[in-house]
Amino acid sequence: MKRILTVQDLSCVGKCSLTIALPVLSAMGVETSVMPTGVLSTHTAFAAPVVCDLTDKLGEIALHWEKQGITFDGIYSGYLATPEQADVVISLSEKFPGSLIVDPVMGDNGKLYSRIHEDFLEKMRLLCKRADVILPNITEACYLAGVPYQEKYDRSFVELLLKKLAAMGSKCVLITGISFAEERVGIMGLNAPDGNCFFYEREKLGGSYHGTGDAFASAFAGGLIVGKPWEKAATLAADFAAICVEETIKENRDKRFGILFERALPWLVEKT
Ligand code: PXL
Repeated sequence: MKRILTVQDLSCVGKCSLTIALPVLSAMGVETSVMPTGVLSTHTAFAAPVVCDLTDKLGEIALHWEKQGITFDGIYSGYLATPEQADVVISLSEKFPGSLIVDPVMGDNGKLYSRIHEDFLEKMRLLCKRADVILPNITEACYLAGVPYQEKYDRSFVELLLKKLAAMGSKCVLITGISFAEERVGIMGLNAPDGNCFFYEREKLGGSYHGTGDAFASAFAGGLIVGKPWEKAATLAADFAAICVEETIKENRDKRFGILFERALPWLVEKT
């Protein structure tokens, strides 16, 4: 069984990050080890969460694993509680070789999340430079590439973002939440070593739901680690995220509690 290490927060209420990554990766038959970047009473779309930042403990945790001879087949990082944690993930990738998948969780809909400030950007760029795959949404891609965000864009705008991000060092860049037409949404990727480009889109199901990016990234990381080619892992993850949203729309709930990914797990088990 493959073993992945995922580095992201544990938000106690409001499904995101670890509370999505753990069940999704387990459903895909991947043994999942965790490094919680922080414990939050809720994710940051709720007002004023209590935040326990674990930055000071992460080095010690890694050292313990090293002493125990623990290894991982890959590392998947998500939401970081402080910019310094980008250095921690870089150091983890040096200590524990394997694929490094980075979801540079920083914002959405043209804006940075409430605890993410400009100082995150430079650190996140350094981390992305080391990654085998990065999974920014279109907002994060613009911030990382230093290109002003725009609501409407065409294929050449996304191709420019992909090229800029690949030139910054990431081997494979996969941008999510791309919408060339109001009723469509998709993903577009560039694999720098062979120059292969990839685009996949589906019908847009309406609204944006908290945790969809985490569901996509977790399923993508799982797919890659079990040996699927990146394009196949990306399509699987996009379909999974779409089913999660479909299930969520059926129930009219407070969006902050997150998507009903639980209902899509049987589908994922079957497809992996
Ligand atoms: O889903 C992304 C995410 C993860 N973790 C925390 C967040 C967010 C988005 O707001 O606040 C703590």
